[in-house]
Amino acid sequence: MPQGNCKCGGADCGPVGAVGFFRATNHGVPAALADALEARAAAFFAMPLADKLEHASARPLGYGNKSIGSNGDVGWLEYLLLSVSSGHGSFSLPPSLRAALDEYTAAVREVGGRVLELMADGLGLDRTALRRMVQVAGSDELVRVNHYPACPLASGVTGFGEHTDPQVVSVLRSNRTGGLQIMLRDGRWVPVAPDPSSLFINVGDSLQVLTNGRFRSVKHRVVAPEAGQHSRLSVIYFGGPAPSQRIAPLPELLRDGEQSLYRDFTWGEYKNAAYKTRLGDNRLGPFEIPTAGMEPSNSDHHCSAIAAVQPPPPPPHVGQVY
Ligand SMILES: O=C(O)CCC(=O)C(=O)O
Repeated sequence: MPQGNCKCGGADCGPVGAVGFFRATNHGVPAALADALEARAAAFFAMPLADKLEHASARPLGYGNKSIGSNGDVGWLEYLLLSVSSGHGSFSLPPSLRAALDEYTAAVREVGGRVLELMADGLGLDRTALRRMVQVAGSDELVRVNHYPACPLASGVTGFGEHTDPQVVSVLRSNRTGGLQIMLRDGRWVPVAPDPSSLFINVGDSLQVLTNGRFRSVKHRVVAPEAGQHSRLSVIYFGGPAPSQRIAPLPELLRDGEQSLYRDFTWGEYKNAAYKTRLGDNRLGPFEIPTAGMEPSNSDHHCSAIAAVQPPPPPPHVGQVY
């Protein structure tokens, strides 16, 4: 686990500030829980499509295939998206999968909470300041299980298009199949080597705002496995606040004269706005307050210099997953 030694009063916030992404080892989630969930999830995704679609009734929660959100984003994957706080939603899941999900989610949620405590410590905040935003009654915590079968069509096919996570924090685990890539601040995409024994932590847009840009949300995407490779299976816990939670830079973090880079909003407003955009859109853009000399966060201009010399990523190229 990170040791909480990130003193972000200064310019250097370490990997959290520079990249918005890091690996947690020795996190305490028993491998047996992740293995059990992986096996149950694999059995679920191996069911006939018609059976899986029976679990798709609670959109946007439930089973999804290829379509991500309702604005035309597609990827070579199928998934289950569930609400943690409302008992994983109203639809039924195979009981053994539900039990495995409940056990795994409880453990990984604890890791998310501890990471937020360490981050708060590092920022000089009250230790529980961030954790209690996402782990209170009514908070909007989600868990997502993604399955990316090998794609026989071509290599380099988009599994999950580039995006930042809108929540405060995300905790990701995958099986041994790679495909996840993150964007560095200079616009370069780098692959993340899969490591089922580690958890990967993403800073979300809301944490970027709460820290007034000291921590930056990380753009990431997934390239689907090629023909002959094993499927990729990932499980992500998203720590989101209650809909009425105000998202604004924490006053304790603002130095003398430091202005907020964002106009105030609630998590409910931001989530609604995010649902109306495409995955790769700069969702924080409309909430930024332009200031002289400010580097736009996560915006498309941010990497325009790099984009000029690199070919654009391949367009989504998907067919029926099953
Ligand atoms: O599958 C992965 O590794 C990442 C998926 C992801 O970014 C997401 O579900 O938001």
